[in-house]
Amino acid sequence: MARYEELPVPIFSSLQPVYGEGSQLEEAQLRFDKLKSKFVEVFGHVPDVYARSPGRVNLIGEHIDYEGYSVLPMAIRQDTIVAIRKHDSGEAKKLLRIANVNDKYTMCTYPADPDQEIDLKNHRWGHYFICAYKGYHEYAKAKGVNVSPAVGLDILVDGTVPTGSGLSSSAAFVCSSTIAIMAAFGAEAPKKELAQLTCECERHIGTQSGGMDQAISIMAKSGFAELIDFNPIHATDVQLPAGGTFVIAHSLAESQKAVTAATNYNNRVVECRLAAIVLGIKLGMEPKVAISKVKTLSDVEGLCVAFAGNSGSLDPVLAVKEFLHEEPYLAEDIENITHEKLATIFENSPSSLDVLKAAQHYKLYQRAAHVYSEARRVHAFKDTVYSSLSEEDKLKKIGDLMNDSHHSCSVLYECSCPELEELVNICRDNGALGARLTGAGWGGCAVALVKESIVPQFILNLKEQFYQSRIDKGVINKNDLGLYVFASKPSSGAAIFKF
Ligand code: NG1
Ligand code: MG
Repeated sequence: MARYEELPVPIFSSLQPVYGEGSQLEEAQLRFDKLKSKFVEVFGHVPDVYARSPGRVNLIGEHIDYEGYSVLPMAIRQDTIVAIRKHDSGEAKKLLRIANVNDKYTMCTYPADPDQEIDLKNHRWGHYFICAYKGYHEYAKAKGVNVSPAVGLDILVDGTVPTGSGLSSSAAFVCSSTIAIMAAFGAEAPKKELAQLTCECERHIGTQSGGMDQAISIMAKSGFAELIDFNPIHATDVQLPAGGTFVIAHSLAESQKAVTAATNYNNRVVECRLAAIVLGIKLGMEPKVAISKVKTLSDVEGLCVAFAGNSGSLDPVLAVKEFLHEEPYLAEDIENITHEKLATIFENSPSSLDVLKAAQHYKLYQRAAHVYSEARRVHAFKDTVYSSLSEEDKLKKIGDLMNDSHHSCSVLYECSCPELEELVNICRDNGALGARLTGAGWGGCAVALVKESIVPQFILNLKEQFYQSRIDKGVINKNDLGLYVFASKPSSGAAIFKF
């Protein structure tokens, strides 16, 4: 039998394989019924097919996927469903009409043109669908598949992943859109290839993302977290220790990554690249060679480890300590080492040039120390799960690793914010074995590992100690609390429904 990740996204004729039994199934049934009647109301006919892809919570391995290092996320129950129908006649064949069940998102219309430019300066929610649309056509072209351009699409979106929360609402949207488009065009691909394709799709929004979110959204399996490796993408099932539950809690600070990329997300990608080039040069590479060959910190890990090995240790952080300084680097400090202008190094990447314009300095030491140490923690997490420790000791050790990860994100990578710090501390004060920010940070959610037996009390305490004051101030509505703090089990990956 083919390996799971070599298989295409499954097509189901009922909701049960994804949504299980009982109240969850009933809820899903209601959701699909509503989606269908709204589709008819908006477009005057029923959809051809539905695609769903989940959000995710990253348990450990933050800001290292784009540096080539493995990460350990799990899919959550919240997802995005895209209902779609093709048009090949009338005026509608020239259009992509993208509507949403949530009135907050008004209908977006785009030309049915895969070569259109996405107007990144004016962000619209429908842009994420266009990312998928463009990405799929590029993929089809590379494969030599002819996709008729004279086809319009009607699309209706229903998302339950909170936006700007670090739970990958964007990847859930891009993945479900890509799969829906492919299903509408009668195309399919192995999951592994889809994970790669959808990652490239999302980069059209202007963030230099790694591939974690799309990979887990496509490849997740119910009941398991996944260790995701890159280059090539590969997922290994990780069975979490018994007796522990992951509780997700929103800090209520929203992080709009597509809007703040130049100072936050892409800034860190650029800093990591510069750290890698400087380390490469310090460890003996010709500057020109380092600039052309070194893309990520994982590219120079071998050199770092060889250096550190001389001290009897194999820790790349030792090379960071030896060859980079803690004081932030100015552009000219780096240019003196690389013998090249930063603007030339990044000349082919417009979003990196935006970073250079916005940056005052570059914290190479801190970013590299985070990435190398976080990569180690991911493997320590996985090794702990597979070790012969008791379940209780495993949970404790995993919790410690999560705490260390948060500390590194907060102090070295500086991607936390006051609300997340407050929330993480409250989680720990209330008995969490570990707690950390999850996703890109600068807002969004924290994830806490909590003993199953205390979960209900833990959630109550969070409501009292973190959310009540925000309810009193009118920041959130009491009835919506369940959207902001909830326990989560590993859910299943992308699926197509044809009824
Ligand atoms: P969020 O913020 O959840 O979208 C982002 C990136 C990931 C990863 C994490 C940080 C995208 C689509 N996702 O996640 O690839 O780098 O930040 O670990 O940009
Ligand atoms: Mg995202």
